[in-house]
Amino acid sequence: MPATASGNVVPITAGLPGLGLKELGPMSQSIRQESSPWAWVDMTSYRASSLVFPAEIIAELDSHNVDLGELMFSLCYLPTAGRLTITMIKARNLKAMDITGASDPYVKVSLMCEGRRLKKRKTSTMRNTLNPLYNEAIVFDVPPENINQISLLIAVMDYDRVGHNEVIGVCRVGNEAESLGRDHWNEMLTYPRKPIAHWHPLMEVWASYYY
Ligand SMILES: [Ca+2]
Repeated sequence: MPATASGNVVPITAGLPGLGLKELGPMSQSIRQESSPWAWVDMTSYRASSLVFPAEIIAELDSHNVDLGELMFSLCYLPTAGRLTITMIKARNLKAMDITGASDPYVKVSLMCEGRRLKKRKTSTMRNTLNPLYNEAIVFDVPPENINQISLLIAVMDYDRVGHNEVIGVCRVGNEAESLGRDHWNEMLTYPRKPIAHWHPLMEVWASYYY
């Protein structure tokens, strides 16, 4: 990546949840003083005190309102086996990325630990649809002693036969995720061995976040 491009990338990724926000210093300190350590991912408190946040973070949060579609998946954790299963069920009302008025969506799941990607898996690609059905399980080995350190970054992608595949939208689950992603994760941990499914709205993200 050219130096100028990476130079542009740094301030943006620094504002994304869980990827460097803690390094911003004064801002994260002001948030911690308000409430719990992870209160900064709460949308309500974010907006209420938005004056203290840099513009790129506000832009990222406002992107929640962009209608990119929704993704339904279940999470299931087997503590004794150390097995984390995310089952992609379906998506609806995805953003059209192709001139056909549809997209060719597949879902890429990254196992993240402290901002680094440890593994990635993807579903099959569904052609020419905005409402794909997957019902595909993706399994990661995560021992119980590590389950609190990891999160899943989930990207719905548009496959293109020519050129680069594009990100339609993303969501995240884990202790450090936004409110819904954190709630779903905690529900999974509270009810081990039981698949728990929820819809997640997709968020917009800069392509540099992913590559
Ligand atoms: Ca396409």
